[in-house]
Parts: sequence; C-alpha cells; structure tokens
Amino acid sequence: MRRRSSQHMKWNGTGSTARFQEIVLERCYSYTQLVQPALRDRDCQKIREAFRNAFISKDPCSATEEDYHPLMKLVNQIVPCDKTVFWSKTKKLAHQYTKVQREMFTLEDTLLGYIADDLSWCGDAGSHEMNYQSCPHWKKDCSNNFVSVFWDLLSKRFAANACGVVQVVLNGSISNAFDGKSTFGRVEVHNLNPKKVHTLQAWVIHDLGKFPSDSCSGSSINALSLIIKQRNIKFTCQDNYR
Ligand code: 2NF
Repeated sequence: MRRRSSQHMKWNGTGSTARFQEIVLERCYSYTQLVQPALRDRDCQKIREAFRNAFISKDPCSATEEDYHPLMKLVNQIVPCDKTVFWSKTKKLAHQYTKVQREMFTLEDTLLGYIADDLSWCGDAGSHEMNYQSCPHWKKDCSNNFVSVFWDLLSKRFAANACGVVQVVLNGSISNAFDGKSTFGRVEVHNLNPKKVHTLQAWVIHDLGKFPSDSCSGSSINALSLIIKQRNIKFTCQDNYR
C-alpha cells in the first residue's frame, strides 16, 4: 500500500480529474447533440476511447503529437472563416464574448476544446489505469506531458485552420498583454496561414478601475504587430475599456 501510493504521488501536478471518462463522454454528447448539432454524426464512444488510448499505459512525460493523431482524425472540425477567436490571459472574457456572439469560436467552443477544458489526465507506463493521485506539472516535471502536448497540438491545428479575419482578446491590465511564451505567442501566432488569414485583429481589454498596464501602443503589442506583419498578415489593434 505504501509503495503504491508513493509511486502514484511522484508528480507535482494535480492528478487526473475524477470521473474523467464519464465527463469526456457527457461533454461529447452535450456538444454534438445540443451545442453544435452539425457534428451529431461524431461517435462519442470512439472519441472517448481514442482519447484514453492516446495516453493510457504510457510514460506521462513522453507524450508526442502522434499519440493524439487518431483522436484528431476522428473529430476533424472546421471553423468557418472570420469566426476564430484566440485569447491569452483572458479566458473568461473571451468565453463571455463567444457566448453572446453565438457563431464565434474560441478553442473551447470546438468539440475537443469543449471536452478537455479544465480537465487533467495522465496514465502510467506500468498500468492500465489513470493516475488520479498526481500528474506531471508542465513547469516542475516535464513539458512533454500529455496535457501540454494536447493543448499545443489543438492550438496549432486551430490556428492553422483559421481563415479570413481572426481575433485575439488580450489583457491590458497585465504588463505584457502579448507574451511570446504563452500558447498564443509561442504556438498560435506562428501557425496562422498567411494564404488564408487576411487580418489579425487584437482587442486589448482593460479592467475599469485597474491601472492600464499595457495597450495597443505598448511594446508587447508592437512586438506582436511586427511578427504578424513579417508573416504578411495585416494587423489591427483596439484598446477596449470596460
Ligand atoms: O486550457 C485551455 N483551454 C487552453 C490551454 C492552452 C491553450 C487553451 N489554449 C489555447 C486557447 F485556445 C487560447 O487561444 O491557447 C490560447 C490560450 O493560451 P495562452 O497560454 O496564450 O493563455 P494563458 O492564459 O497564459 O494560458 C491558458 C491556460 O493554459 C495553461 C495556463 O496555465 C492557463 O491555465 N497553460 C499555458 N501553457 C501551458 C502548457 N505548456 C499550459 N498548461 C499546460 N502546459
């Protein structure tokens, strides 16, 4: 008993979410039947199984994109042009926005993002079970853990498939509204396809009452603007005070 629990507490991150399999299935059904009935032909049992097979019985610090390819192939969702919304340090706000603007999509408004949002998952090389005690922390243990690799791959595909005018909601109440080390700065920006994306439109949102720490004229947005323009994509920015 002691050996088992010490073995399972070997990581610094939170363990797999309780009822992970059930939650994946429930969310898949509610998305494909209620949220986006256009995807009603997707097989939720197969999706749950492909998700589990991606990481179960594997070393939780050796995740690769290939582990998730069968899952990605099963889902294969297209977001319409002009409807993509990226966010960075503005999750709640971006989701409020796409809730009002019903036809807009953050990553969490796509099936796999919806299924996995706020969940944690990992297995162990020597076991068929999930590890509910602990999972690798992306900073303290390893960056190639299954959760990070999943979000990086999903974010990469989401960006690569975007077209037309795309939006990003950034946080003007922190010092670097654009952070080159964030998923948006590290993955999404570099995977936009200049042949398909016409403009990146940034919204820098400031909390009323908080001192504005960054804005469209600040250096972090300027850095973003340079990267985007160098990639032959048009860049526009709006400061927004709420
Ligand atoms: O959990 C999600 N829904 C999620 C996670 C990572 C990336 C969504 N994304 C996608 C979204 F679609 C956004 O467009 O990337 C964009 C947001 O990511 P960001 O890194 O630019 O924004 P943050 O607010 O800094 O981070 C979002 C969440 O992801 C976690 C972070 O702790 C926060 O909870 N996160 C960031 N990088 C990693 C990583 N390498 C990470 N978690 C694990 N591994």
